[in-house]
Amino acid sequence: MTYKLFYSPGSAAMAAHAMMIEMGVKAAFVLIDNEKNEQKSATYMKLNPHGRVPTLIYDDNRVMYESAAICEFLTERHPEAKLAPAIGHADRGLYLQWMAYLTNTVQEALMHWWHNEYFVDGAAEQAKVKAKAEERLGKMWAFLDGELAKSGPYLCGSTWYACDYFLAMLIRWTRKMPTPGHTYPHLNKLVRAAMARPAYAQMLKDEGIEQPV
Ligand SMILES: N[C@@H](CCC(=O)N[C@@H](CS)C(=O)NCC(=O)O)C(=O)O
Repeated sequence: MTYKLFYSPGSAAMAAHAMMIEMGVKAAFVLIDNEKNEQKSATYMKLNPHGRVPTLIYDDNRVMYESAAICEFLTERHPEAKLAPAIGHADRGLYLQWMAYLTNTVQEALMHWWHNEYFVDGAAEQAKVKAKAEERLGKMWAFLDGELAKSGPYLCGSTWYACDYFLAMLIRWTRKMPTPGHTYPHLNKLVRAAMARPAYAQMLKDEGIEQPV
């Protein structure tokens, strides 16, 4: 089985990228330079009509996008990596809950902070969207930190899963915020745990990025 993952440094591809390294799959990691707007090139838009990264090619010519879906798909194809609880496993409900919450709530709030121009026109209105996103994200980090304090150290307890990689990725996206996610003690431990995994450390190196802790 070989794969091609289209990524930009520090993008929503980070979690899948680290997982593919951890799984030891045969893969080509193809750089799409968002700074040069390559994600909107005609060639790339044929693969991903939304012009975003990541995109995964598998089985030679099958194409899929959406980072959380890619992570799920990889865990299904490579169960031996144990990056998701098996179907029917007691952790499975919680695992699915976190994957959905992280991608449809936390990631979406992060989009409002980074790309408020997608939501409203005008600098004053955009500043309001950004401020509201920051307020909402603060509540989410406090909530997640509390959950990890109660039943961590990882999202589903004592086993590290894809959702933890996903959370570590989203926390990196807060590095320019006044109160970044990694300043919460239990989220900090989770980021440190991610960075202690050789695959995550390798992904950061390969993407040429750092993650503050
Ligand atoms: N829901 C998508 C969002 C992907 C996304 O927002 N990708 C960003 C980088 S983190 C991107 O490619 N943005 C470029 C653009 O919107 O032009 C996913 O999770 O895969």
